[in-house]
Amino acid sequence: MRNDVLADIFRKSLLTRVFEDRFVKLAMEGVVPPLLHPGAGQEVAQIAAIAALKDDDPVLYAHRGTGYMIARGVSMRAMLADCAGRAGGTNNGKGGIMHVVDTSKGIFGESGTLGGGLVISVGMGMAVKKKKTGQVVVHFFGDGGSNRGTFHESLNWAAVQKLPCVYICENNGWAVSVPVSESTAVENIADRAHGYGIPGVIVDGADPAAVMDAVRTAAERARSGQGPTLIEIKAIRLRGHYATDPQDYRADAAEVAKNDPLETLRARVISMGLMTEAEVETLLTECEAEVQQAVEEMQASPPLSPEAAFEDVMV
Ligand SMILES: Cc1ncc(C[n+]2csc(CCOP(=O)(O)OP(=O)(O)O)c2C)c(N)n1
Repeated sequence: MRNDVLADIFRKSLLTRVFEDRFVKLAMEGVVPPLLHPGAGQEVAQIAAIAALKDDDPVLYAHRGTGYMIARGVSMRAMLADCAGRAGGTNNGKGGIMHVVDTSKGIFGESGTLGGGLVISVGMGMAVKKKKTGQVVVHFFGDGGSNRGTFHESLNWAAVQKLPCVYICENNGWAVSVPVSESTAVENIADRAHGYGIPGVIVDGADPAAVMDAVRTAAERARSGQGPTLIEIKAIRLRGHYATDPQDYRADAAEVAKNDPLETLRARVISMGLMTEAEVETLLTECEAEVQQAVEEMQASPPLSPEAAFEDVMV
């Protein structure tokens, strides 16, 4: 992996962490609803995965984290406006953080129904295959999502049709308060790939180079007409299911916090000489300033009028 790519993954991961931490504070203050599902612990893998794609490869995601959007350069002000019901959001201030859609950046959002995005990605895969656009459709989802019936239908059909799709399961060990060991009989989600006749690959979510390699290989396979791949990222969930979740059902939180992939990457970037400690601190200050500016711009944007409820309505 090139050093500049690694440094860029670190910068975007740090920005994502700062943005989400600020989001949680804004939620506590009542500025935005607490509907964020924090991606803390998963940002490095999310951003490394996006770095392995072409800029116009469509990305769909489940509900956890904003790393995909930050990686693609979606405006933080727009994401906040979507949550605060203000002008300038990607969904005109109506979608909330779970439904950020910026098609100009290839970000196609999520389905509020767990596992719903899987079938949408199959439809998109069929469309790009038919139109021969050369794109690869990438869908991120969780271990819980892989237990929905839509997972079976989607991977089977994508495999039969050799669709240009890449399925990335971020297995963080939890679905809300249910540990994966209580919901899933196989040891690895990737083992399920054999049932569909496609490759199943496991990668460490704290290793951005491994994530990039796996996604690049899967994307090349999809682009060359050989069909989908299922990638399982072994991830950790550092925070609660939602922004203000007290996680009182969880005994592993302190242990897991010792293995924060962002801290590992920070140490690596410094030990490789890509940045000094002081430069990392400066970067942190810059990220905080960037987020602060987005918050101020969001707060300066006008709130939606009640009449706006009647706009963007399909009849
Ligand atoms: C059909 C359906 N059932 C339940 C929910 C509520 N729900 C939202 S997220 C979630 C758990 C998801 O777990 P996982 O897929 O592992 O993703 P993670 O939250 O760990 O990132 C559930 C049960 C939903 N949105 N849709």
